[in-house]
Amino acid sequence: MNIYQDIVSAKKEVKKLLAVLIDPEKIDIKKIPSFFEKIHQSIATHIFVGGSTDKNNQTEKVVSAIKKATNLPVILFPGDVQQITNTADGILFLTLLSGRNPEYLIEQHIKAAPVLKQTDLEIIPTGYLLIDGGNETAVQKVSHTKPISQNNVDLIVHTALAGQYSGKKLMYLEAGSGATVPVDASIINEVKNQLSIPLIVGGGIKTKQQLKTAYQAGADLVVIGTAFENDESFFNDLRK
Ligand code: 1GP
Repeated sequence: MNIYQDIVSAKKEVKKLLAVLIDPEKIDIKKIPSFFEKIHQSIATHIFVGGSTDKNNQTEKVVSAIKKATNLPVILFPGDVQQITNTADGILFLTLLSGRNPEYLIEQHIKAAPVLKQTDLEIIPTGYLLIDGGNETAVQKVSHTKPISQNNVDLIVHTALAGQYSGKKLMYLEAGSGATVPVDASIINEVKNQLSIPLIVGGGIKTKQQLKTAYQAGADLVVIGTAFENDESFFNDLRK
């Protein structure tokens, strides 16, 4: 499995990707097999596992159960170094470029480095931009950083470009889990036009129409968590 190359190929072929985000704090491990039956009938292509926090250290257990239930690539989307487990296939090595908190710009990365060195995880350097989704989200609270306003398109684009020039291989536009409003299509479109690396968009996407809008605006991979947590029948709307 080469997760990154597959994302790049999909982008070239304009084959849109969908990641289901599983929060280890919220999922009931017993329900993973039935949850994945639904995922497999849907257009989902990737599984992201992570959350801003994992108070009970469930990530490893959850990822092991997921690996038994699926052949889809399982990628860590960690809130911090505690959420690293070798049982996954890869990790988004996130840098919170929209914020100015050194903890999420470099400190966590230094703590993670010796841990990652001991794993076989595919490490994907990812620029992570928190964009204002209309409400205060967990990322904002935990990272103690402010999101960029959706009105400040230049700052968003310039930050994303700076990330690409610094060597990030993916760019993630994040409105935050449970955002009231997702990242606007015009912003996705502008970032898409300026960047050459694949673009991930997530936060607050709860309908098939919003998913379609994000894809049409230029998202290569969309991440959805809350909408599936709240209503598994949403998978029926996204059947293959
Ligand atoms: C959050 O982008 C993801 O990190 C998904 O957000 O839970 O709102 O789908 P939702």
